Amino acid sequence: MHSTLRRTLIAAASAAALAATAAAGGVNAPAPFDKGDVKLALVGFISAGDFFEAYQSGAQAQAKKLGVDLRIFPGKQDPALERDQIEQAINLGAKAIVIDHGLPESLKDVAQKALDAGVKVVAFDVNLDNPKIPQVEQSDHLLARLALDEAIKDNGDKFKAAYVYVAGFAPLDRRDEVWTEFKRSHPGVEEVARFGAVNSTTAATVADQAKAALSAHPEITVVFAPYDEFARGVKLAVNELGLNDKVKVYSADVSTADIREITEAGSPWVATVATNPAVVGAASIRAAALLVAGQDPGHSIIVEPVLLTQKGLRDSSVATVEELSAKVPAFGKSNAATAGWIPE
Ligand code: SR1
Repeated sequence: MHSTLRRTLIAAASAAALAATAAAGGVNAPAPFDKGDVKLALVGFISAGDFFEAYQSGAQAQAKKLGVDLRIFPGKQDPALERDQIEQAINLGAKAIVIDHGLPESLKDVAQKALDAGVKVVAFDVNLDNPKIPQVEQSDHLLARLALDEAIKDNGDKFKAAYVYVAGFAPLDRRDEVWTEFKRSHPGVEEVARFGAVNSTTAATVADQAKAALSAHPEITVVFAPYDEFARGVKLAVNELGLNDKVKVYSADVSTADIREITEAGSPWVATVATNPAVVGAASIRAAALLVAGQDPGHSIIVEPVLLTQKGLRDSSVATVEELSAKVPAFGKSNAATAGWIPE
């Protein structure tokens, strides 16, 4: 072969190899990401709601940038289905499984089964009590503290409150620890009603419960509802009962639809504390990729939330999560579980 032609072919082959490497996980990606053909799985428990949709789309976007095939299994709030889907992910040949929420007791053994089969496991907001399983979370203690500090700022330290809670979900349990401590350190704050539900129509169920509680306790002026589906339900009830001038709602989470609900005229939803769920989804996939590459993402992977007030959102005319990400860098990006070879 003519030497110029051979040099041209070699150069073309190297360029193609480089491009393939970049497509499969960035420059200098370690094995197995250097070859492509890596499968990961994301097994959820809660399929309904903005938070989980955005979390999954962030995970999918990060997987795409890594050049990996991410299979998403929706758990549909069914513990048996979630277990079954973890088994399916193992059988599918996933190199790592991200387990997103769920009931620990129904997951611990099947997560161990994955580890025994050589599959890496990352947990988001479910405590699987296993030193081999890194835990992704949103700093729920800080999240609850920021929301409750805001409630004190707006209402003073003497008020009657309703609290929305369902035990057994790691993030809600952590937020509950702060609420319990908050009531102890603020004796003027009295919890006069407690309710909650997590199902496929959480906001609607909570709306009915909130309507009953607010009607039975007209003295309630503050509702601590630390999950956006809870806050939506309470807001519906407040609107229906015409209590908008009397009751204020403090929550967790944010979505574009939530921003609309918070900023609309007369909304009782005055503050929320939130991460960008897409950023948390991306961090979960990066953690899984690091484990697959034999690198250590750390045991605790934390994405910090930010306080978003109704006033702040209205004043800045922020209308979408994308605009919020652009305006508040701490919301739009996280350094959790990053590496030079992982494209962001
Ligand atoms: C039922 S648990 C709901 C929470 O999970 C995520 O951590 C979100 O922040 C949401 O509030």
